[in-house]
Amino acid sequence: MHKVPAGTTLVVGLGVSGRAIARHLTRKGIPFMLADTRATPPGVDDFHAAHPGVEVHCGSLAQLDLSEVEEVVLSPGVAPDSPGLEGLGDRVRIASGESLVVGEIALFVRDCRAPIAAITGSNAKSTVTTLLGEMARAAGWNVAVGGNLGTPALDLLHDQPDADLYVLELSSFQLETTPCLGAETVAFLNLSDDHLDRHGDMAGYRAAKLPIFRGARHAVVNAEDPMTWPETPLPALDRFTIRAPDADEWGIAEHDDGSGASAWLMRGAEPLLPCHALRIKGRHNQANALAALAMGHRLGLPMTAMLEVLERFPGLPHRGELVAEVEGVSWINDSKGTNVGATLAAIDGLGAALSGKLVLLAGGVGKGADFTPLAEPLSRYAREAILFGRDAQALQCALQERVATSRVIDLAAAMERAATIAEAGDCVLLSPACASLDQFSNYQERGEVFRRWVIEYSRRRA
Ligand code: UMA
Ligand code: ADP
Repeated sequence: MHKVPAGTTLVVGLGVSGRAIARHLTRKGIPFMLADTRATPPGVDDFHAAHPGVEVHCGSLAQLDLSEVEEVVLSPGVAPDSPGLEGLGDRVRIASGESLVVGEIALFVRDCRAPIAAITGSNAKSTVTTLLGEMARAAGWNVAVGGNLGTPALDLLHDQPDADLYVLELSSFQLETTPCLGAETVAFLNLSDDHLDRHGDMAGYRAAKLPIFRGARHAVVNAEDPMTWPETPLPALDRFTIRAPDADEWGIAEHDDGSGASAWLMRGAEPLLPCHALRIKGRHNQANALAALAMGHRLGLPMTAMLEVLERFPGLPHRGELVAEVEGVSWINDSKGTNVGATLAAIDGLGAALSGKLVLLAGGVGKGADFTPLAEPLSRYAREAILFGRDAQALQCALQERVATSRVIDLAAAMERAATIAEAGDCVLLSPACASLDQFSNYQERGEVFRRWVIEYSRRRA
């Protein structure tokens, strides 16, 4: 057993988050050591160079004696019930009442002096986080944007110490180790099957996300998804819906401004923007726009600045991104569709507007998800589902009774097949409903492979 010295903080995980935590503790002069459960994690040499004299433990956490540890700060990828951490989560420091085991965001909250806007949900976090950040920027605010999306929260504190507002995307992994976020406004966007390998079941997954409401002064929740509603009353609550809104909701309704009736984003009875003016497409993105508007409104951002952002924001790469149109077929990269909920949104959002049919490319690591909810919308819109990767068979079993399916070895083969079966008016949609890690290093790489292939293909056909 190796004893972590009394008064020393233990940082777990030598990744993006762990390195940000280490930089933060160094800046504050707090003594710490680092542990990573891998025998030889990459980046140890760089870490030693950046933090000379800081001890690094590689291997099981059970080899550490934590009886006198000051605090354990976990990276999001490390579960609080990992071997070696048993019982620690229940130990609290008398002075603060905080658990001995926390995550990066708990440290962020202790030192953050500006309002926090935080966004969680199974899908759309990055889109809403980016939108809200853009809205604040358009209003002239000095805004810092990060968290699960890109820049670690603790690096934001250091890089933008004078920010007027911190907009954070937070995952269930980050929230479950945050004792009190105390945000000015939060959004819980939606909840669908994901990360069950870590959280056990949907109840456990939801419970991991609920800490977003702790200490929040205002929340935005999904009127159609009770799983996003807080369990205890909050000082103020806004709800968004893709139906016609009640007086106190943000929603979508028919409105005629003199140029003919069409669907508009609404705040109660007040029309805000025609949906067709939104640059990001699909019903799911209209819901995302409403959530960002509700948060921005609470923060005091001017409506004109927010609506102007909605008219120009092109969306993030790999999320429903049109790569090219080739001979009347649109090729869309939704590689970030890594779970069933995201792929359902893409199918519903795109399918209804198509003159032709959808050709869905899906597969990869299914994370134990149930794929059957995809069958019904695909039976309405799809020409074929072309399946690849580790869980292709599970997908095929779930779909084949209602949809034409084919199985191929990888994404390249799936694209070859799509090119042969798609007809003018169709849309070839990469929205895998699965993680990419069986065949790619991440979803970005999968999306880039798709993009490169489509661009090359469009050149060949030009
Ligand atoms: N590690 C261990 N033991 C474990 C698990 C991990 O030692 O049991 C070590 C790994 O070996 C690795 C390090 O911890 O060296 C990695 O830590 P990590 O998995 O927590 O990942 P980071 O590199 O620190 O990145 C994390 C988030 N990753 C995860 O939540 C898995 C990043 O979100 C986030 O951008 C970053 O912190 C900054 O906040 C990525 C993600 O995939 C994008 N998030 C999931 C998602 O969006 O679905 C939640
Ligand atoms: P996250 O950060 O939560 O993963 P992103 O904004 O990166 O969210 O989008 C991830 C995936 O979810 C994309 O495939 C996108 O098309 C899909 N998506 C976007 N908005 C929604 C929504 N409101 N409901 C369900 N899926 C959505």
